[in-house]
Amino acid sequence: MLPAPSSSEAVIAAAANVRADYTVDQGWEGYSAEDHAIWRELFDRQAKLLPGRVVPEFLEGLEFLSVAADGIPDFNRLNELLGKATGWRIVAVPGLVPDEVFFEHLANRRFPATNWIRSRAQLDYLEEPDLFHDVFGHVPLLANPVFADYMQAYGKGGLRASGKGALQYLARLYWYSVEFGLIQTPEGLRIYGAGIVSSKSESIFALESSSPNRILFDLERVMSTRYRIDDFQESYFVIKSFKHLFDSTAQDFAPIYQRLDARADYDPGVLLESDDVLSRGDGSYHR
Ligand code: HBI
Ligand code: FE
Repeated sequence: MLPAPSSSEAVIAAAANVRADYTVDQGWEGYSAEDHAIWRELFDRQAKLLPGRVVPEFLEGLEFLSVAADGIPDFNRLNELLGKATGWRIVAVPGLVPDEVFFEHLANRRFPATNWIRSRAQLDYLEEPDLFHDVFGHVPLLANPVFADYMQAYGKGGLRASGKGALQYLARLYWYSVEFGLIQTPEGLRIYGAGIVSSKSESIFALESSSPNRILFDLERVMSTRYRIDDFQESYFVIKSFKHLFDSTAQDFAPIYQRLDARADYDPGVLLESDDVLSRGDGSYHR
């Protein structure tokens, strides 16, 4: 009996069979005991941290999809549940895919999830999304009907966006909502962005640090604000509800792109007169 291939060999083998839409088989049987142990460690760490910090709909999604600590979930099993809830399904990919491929999947309610998990050395930070970021961070909210509609609308918007400017504006919208968004709830500010939800240190920083600005979400403001990919955010944008987010994007973006093309972009940490500021950061972390 040959030893089970390590996950990197399995991924390389799977990546060899990348289909035209960049999807691969998840290769669930190929995960090593260490891969499952890393999932468990990351899951347990966030499961302790998130109650009281994450939006309730996230925990409801996690529960509904029975994404649990026991090990890396099998996408086929998740898809049976997710498909019934909102018609979304996960498709396995070997990593970041070109923008237009990404948009095409989202526009058809397919979420591209990386099929390899980080190594122990990358436990606290890795530059590109891995399986834990995608499946634990992004997938539970796809079981929420309004957020599921938003993600498909985002994909459709992406397919219509021709030219570099529009793609850049959409990337910022994705970054400050889907990846690093905060939301108001009757109990107070909560996290919903996958980049925060899947990060131990940022789950704390985003809500509790005095350093970042917290600004009420405004579509054009978000689209004109640059972001950092390698450190905590200097500003977080706060939506009132998922419906507020969905409604703000249910409009023709073309006139918005024209206005944005004529305006300057903003650095991540600035505050504008026109901002509805929930909390002004002291910038102590980034100084
Ligand atoms: N590909 N697999 C994957 N996952 C992403 O989150 C992703 C991507 N390609 C492009 C991308 N994100 C961003 O540029 C989006 O703003 C389009
Ligand atoms: Fe992501």
